Amino acid sequence: MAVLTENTYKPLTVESAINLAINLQLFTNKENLVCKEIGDGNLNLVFHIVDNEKQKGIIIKQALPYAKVVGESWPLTIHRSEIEANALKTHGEFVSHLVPKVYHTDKTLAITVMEDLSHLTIARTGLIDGQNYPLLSSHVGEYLAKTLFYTSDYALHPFKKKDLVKQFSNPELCKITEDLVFTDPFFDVDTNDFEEELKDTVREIWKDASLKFEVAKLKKQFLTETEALLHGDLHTGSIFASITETKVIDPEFAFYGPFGFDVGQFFANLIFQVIVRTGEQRQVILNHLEKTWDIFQTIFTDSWQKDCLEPFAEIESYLPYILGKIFTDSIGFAGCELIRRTIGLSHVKDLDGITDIKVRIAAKKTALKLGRACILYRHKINGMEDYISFIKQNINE
Ligand code: SR1
Ligand code: MG
Repeated sequence: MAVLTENTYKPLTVESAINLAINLQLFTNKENLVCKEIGDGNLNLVFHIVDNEKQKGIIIKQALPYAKVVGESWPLTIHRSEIEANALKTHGEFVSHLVPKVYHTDKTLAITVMEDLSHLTIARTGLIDGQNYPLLSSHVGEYLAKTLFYTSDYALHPFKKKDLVKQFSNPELCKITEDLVFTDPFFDVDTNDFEEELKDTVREIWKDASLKFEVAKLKKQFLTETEALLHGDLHTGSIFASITETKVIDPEFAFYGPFGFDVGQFFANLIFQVIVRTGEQRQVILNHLEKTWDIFQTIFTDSWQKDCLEPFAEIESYLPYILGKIFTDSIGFAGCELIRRTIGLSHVKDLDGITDIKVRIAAKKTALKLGRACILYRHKINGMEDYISFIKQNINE
């Protein structure tokens, strides 16, 4: 039972995770417990403990002091565990039904003990397997609208908002995004990872000064616009789903950033499915894109009308200006995500899982072309209907 008394950081094992759960009185009988390490992400250990008799489970997530995807040569703050737990709690104040419940946290061990969501599937995995999750976009649209609006200056006293900006200062994890999303894919650096067959296309990206100028502007927004408490890594691998439920997990990249970043990352990760699906199945995902934005706008507008503290909110053009900016920014951020997940360090299974090399390369070229177009022409896209036509045009040409 040393795990709770030593007061020093140590990676958990299956045994010590069970001891911890018993010490925390989350279970009574050690004999009935089965524990597995199920972490398949880039950064953390994740223990799933189940009491087979009582049919009850928990998750213990522990931050490792390095990025698992690269190894111990890439040290990474374990403070991200506290950021994640606090983000779950803060976002949970506004969307408790869309995030896991947090049972316990421990800064020293860098752990968060939370609700077992093993009855759900990671949305990326389900979507790749052909699931359609009819409520996914309404739920994520609601999550985005409420978490972004209610953590912004529009809903908070300026002192409270600035306290939160400080509390969620997350420089190391932001640096990963600054490098992996906004910088490295646009330069010839070692962290990039792509097939030989993409070399010419990638070289075109590296040489494209207009594209790089637009990416520089988007990166500047990410660095400087402290608008709302973001999830910070809202891809479909950070979402659990079923036909009826959606839970957004893993906000370890949370920080105060531009409204459009989370929206754009979610758009891009839906777009990977638009690229790999065809016919009616493709249309299902295009409908999800449309629905996400529709619900986001509706709930953001309702919240604004009900709870906005900003005296200028009464100026008629102000809200349409804010929503227009979020939309344009999110298309630009989506473009960066499409490119980085195709040629950067961290890929997505939607594309990498395509076994036929010709089909895979074609899908990746489409993602790069669409990503580039999103970044360059984001200001010319007028609303979701126009964006959907723009996507269709760029993937079919
Ligand atoms: C080293 S971390 C690589 C990627 O995994 C995370 O989920 C983020 O998307 C990050 O960019
Ligand atoms: Mg993650």
